[in-house]
Amino acid sequence: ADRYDAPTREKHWQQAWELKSLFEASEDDQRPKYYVLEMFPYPSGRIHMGHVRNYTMGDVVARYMRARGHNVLHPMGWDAFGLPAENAAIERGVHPAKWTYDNIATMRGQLKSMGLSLDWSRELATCDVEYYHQQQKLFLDMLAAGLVDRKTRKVNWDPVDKTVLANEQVIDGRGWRSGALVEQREQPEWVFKITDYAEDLLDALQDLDRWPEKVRLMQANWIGRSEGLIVRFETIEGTAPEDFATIEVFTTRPDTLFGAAFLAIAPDHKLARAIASTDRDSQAFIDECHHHGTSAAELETLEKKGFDTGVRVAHPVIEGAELPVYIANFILMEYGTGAIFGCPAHDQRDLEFARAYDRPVTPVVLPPGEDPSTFEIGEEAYTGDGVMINSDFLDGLAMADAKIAMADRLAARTSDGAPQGVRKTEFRLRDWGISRQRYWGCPIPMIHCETCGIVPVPADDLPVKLPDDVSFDVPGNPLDHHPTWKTVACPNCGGIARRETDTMDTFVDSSWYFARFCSPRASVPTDTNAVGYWLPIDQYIGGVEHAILHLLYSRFFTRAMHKTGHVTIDEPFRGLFTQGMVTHETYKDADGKWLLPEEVTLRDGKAVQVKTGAPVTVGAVESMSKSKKNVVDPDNIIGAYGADTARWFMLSDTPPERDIEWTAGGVEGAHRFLQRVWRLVGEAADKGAAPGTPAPVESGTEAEALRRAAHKAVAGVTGAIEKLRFNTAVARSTSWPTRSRLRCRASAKQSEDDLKFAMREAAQLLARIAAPMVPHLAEECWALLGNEGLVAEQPWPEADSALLTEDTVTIAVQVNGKRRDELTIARDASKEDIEAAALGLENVTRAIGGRKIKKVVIVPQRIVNVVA
Ligand code: ANZ
Ligand code: ZN
Repeated sequence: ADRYDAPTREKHWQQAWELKSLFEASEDDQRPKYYVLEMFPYPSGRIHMGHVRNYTMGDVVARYMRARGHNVLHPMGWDAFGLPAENAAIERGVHPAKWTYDNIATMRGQLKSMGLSLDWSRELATCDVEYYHQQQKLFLDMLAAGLVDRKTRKVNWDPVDKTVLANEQVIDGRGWRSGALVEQREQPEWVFKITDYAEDLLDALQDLDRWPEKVRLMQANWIGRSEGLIVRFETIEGTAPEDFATIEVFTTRPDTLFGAAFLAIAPDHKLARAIASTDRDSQAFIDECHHHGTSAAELETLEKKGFDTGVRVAHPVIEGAELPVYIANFILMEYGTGAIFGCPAHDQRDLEFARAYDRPVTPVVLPPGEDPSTFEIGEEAYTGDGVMINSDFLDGLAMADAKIAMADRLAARTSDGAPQGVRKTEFRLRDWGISRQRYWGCPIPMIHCETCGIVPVPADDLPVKLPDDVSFDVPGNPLDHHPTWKTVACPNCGGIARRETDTMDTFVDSSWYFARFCSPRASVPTDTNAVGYWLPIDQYIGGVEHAILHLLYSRFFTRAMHKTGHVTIDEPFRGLFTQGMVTHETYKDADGKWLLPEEVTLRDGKAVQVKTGAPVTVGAVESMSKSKKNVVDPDNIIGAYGADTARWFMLSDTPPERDIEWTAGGVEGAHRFLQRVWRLVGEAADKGAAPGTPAPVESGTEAEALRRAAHKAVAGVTGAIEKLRFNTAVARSTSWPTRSRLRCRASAKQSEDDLKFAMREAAQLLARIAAPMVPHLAEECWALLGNEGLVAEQPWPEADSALLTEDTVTIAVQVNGKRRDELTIARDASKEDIEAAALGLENVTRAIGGRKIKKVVIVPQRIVNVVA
């Protein structure tokens, strides 16, 4: 055949691997272990190009490390609980389980067609009872260890869908599905006490030196450590309700205290509640505040509004000065003390508030180069560094020193026996609320009894299984309106009790699946030996969109599992790599409707619709998304060109952390290149030496040059894969096919055998170094070359270091001072050898044209001039 029929041959090789169970891993103390994992997919229906990119990268690492002699674990599973399954149930009447498992079947087939070196025997889905049963055990262990809490928290409530919404599901104050105005509700929920580990999760980031700096920074910001001060303000007698002799605020800027213009408390602050209980206007204001979402980002952009409570406090360091206390919509109850002092000159929110409520704006930090007598604050607060002004004993101090001086002063002063200022470290990180009022999730194994309170389900009664017979006809949580599921005997008193109907956030499922992969069928969450052997993960690969939540939750969960005796490590991911996205041009027709790439073609350099020839507007290159239709189905690509083409394209040209643009031309190019490799290897198989022929190659020959190119490719690819520079690996492995043109220019000097040997060796090496990237084609080439066994079973080749150092030089050859050709020859070649080689060149003979050679001038390593 003159074409490599990838789609057919790929199936053949996939079967060959499967037949030998090549990728099934088991613990083996004789070999170093290597655990490589890509973030497991959500079974949404079909795999997309983002998956192809992610899993190809992981597969290169897995296959490479296996060849390097490691015992590799490379598993795959499904992040299978979640809302879309319930939406499918609501919209199409399919049961979430059926929808999910059907999708898994489709996607498993698609992943298999990619030829990934996965251990499918370890496959798991988080919606398998077998999996969530173990998760319920972990929950109970965490409960016993004091890591679970029940807290009342403010949530976004959709009154139509009767469900809690995440902040991202609130769009312009309305539910994303129902469009109903969202209400804020207080609701008890189960939380994991991730804040117990805030400090540790932050500090340990320093040791994660194989993580992208960017991700560590994002996590650090998310955890958000703030060193500050709690300042106690005394209320002026007669202005505040009883029990409110002081108000505590948290500040990171005690240096600005002389610029304080007001106090503001959160609408849910207990002082606000106390006031509202007797004052209808304040209650109305608080109600109004509850119509916003609960996110900090939303509060940031809000028009700043307040309600003057009439309460007044004494300024702690300005004798006789009083400050008003407002309830304000931009103060969060969940941070610090839920109360602040506002310094309008140096905080933008405070400034906007002060302008609206006519409070003074007194600058206390002077920016460098400003004149204290003329400096004024306009539309923008000054948040930078500077020297203190208008601040009594702080005047003239640098900001940082002023912070310390004020903190010391307040710490030393007492009111009613307590210091007026206490240093405090705050974290932005909140405890992790895991309750979801949904059906398709892991049931929280708790029972509500009227007599005994809330009691855990006894471990022996696990699993708490999801009922199959559920209805999605009524809004709300199907578990809640199931006729019998909820009713259960109290494990404590035996009375009639009610099951917890909340299920766990799906982020819980993905916080330990990597540990479960070590012993996926164990009757305990983790098998000690297995996790001891495999964990931590050596290389984790996934999208940067998970840089914060998933990775942080997993880091916490690993600590929790450590505390409860399920693992012995704290950090689950030793190496992390975040790959870029896959992008594509966008297309629209004349009516502004999005078009699929396959509906568009180029005619005379213009984009037109395939069917009608109507013009198409080509839009921006954006990450592939169904909504803009700029998607290419991996199945179509694999069906037409084979998986190796898709893999090769995904790895080539673009650095792996950057976005890669998918183009039809690029795919064609990748395909043509792979066909060419196959043809060249075929030729090498025909014309090259038989397997096992030893042949020391003479130096200075074309054969040697070919050997050098091949060994350089080995070294280059090795180094590139080690550093996860996949695009470089691709570039380096292509050098041989380019170089192999040399075979046609076999010089007189080299023996036929040398060339044969070099050709074969180069082809062999190419098959081996290309195997991690294009494993099927590599097998095909390996077989073409007459080798036994599979390339997937071969060790990684070593480059011959003698061939890596450059010991040839290229020198120009002139005839009568005119450049006619060049010569590649050993660096230490004798003058006689150089002369002979130069005179043997065809171009040189022609230029001499039968004239008599008067003299040959040779400057070794530089130039040859033939004087005729
Ligand atoms: C006075 C002040 C003056 C402040 C100034 C800032 C600038 P980070 O760095 O994020 O920790 N704050 C405290 N608790 C708050 C709450 N519950 N809701 C909204 N804002 C709150 O931010 C700390 C600063 O955020 C604190 O320092 C406080 O305002 C405000 F020129 O105190 B500052
Ligand atoms: Zn009871």
